[in-house]
Amino acid sequence: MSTATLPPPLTKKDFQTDQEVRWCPGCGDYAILSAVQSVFPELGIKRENFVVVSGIGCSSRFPYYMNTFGFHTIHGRAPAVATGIKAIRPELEVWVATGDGDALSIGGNHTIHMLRRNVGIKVLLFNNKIYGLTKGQYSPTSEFNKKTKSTPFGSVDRPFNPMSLAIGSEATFVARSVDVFQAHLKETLKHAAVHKGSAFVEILQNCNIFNDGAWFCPSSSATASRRAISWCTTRTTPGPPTPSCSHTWSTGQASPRRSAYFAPGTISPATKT
Ligand SMILES: Cc1ncc(C[n+]2csc(CCOP(=O)(O)OP(=O)(O)O)c2C)c(N)n1
Ligand code: SF4
Ligand SMILES: [Mg+2]
Repeated sequence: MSTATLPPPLTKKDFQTDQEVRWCPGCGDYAILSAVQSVFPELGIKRENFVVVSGIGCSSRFPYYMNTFGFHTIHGRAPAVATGIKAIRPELEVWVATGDGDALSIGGNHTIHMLRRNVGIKVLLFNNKIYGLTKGQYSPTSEFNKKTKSTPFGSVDRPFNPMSLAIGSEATFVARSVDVFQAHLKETLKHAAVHKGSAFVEILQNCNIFNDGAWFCPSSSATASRRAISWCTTRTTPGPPTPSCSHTWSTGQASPRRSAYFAPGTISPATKT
């Protein structure tokens, strides 16, 4: 007779490390870390099958704080490393943690190709609309006329929408959530996890040191609605949502050709077509 017993179920604690967290007090990255550490044990995947890959940035310190395999790579190149891991070991759950600078500036080209190749990587884009680690330079998602150390007279570039880039790259699952919307964020992560293909999740994240309030309206209690996530993407200054805004992004949209659309609360696992 077999005496084998099942191992105890994984918990959030199993995914925490003893590393000193180096993020600033109040940074939105803590909330994202907490959500991921809560969701991973619920996925029914062995801890040793997770790999967290990052580039460079505050957000890219993520692998240090996840008790999984991990790789803190070089700036903008997490997609290349992650694609290599997933291609050679498809049974592994490969998650990329990246920032708006890491994924959309230096790593923009790699992000596009990672998404179109659709090998099954899950991407978490921490979008704080700033370069945090290097102490506050404007990024591709910073608003027009952004005054930073690198643009003292205001930036002349207009931001682009990471969702548009992902959809244009034929990503098969795209979604957006907010660091402080914990329930919504966890739900979104679960659906990204079960998606058969690569998943791109933009997370609106507050950098309270160099870009505090950049996402003021979606995260403020007065306007905390899912539609607020879409309203705020078109704004150039913090403030309550404007009823006249006709912007129609929702929290989850995908390529019409390879649809993985979901609306929070109505999600069913998406299929690759
Ligand atoms: C090749 C190279 N170029 C530039 C840098 C400097 N650098 C480090 S992190 C970073 C930007 C980080 O911004 P983001 O990806 O938005 O991450 P955050 O710190 O905001 O989480 C830059 C430009 C670098 N480390 N390597
Ligand atoms: S600089 Fe900004 S993004 Fe980086 S740890 Fe501090 S608050 Fe977070
Ligand atoms: Mg950033």
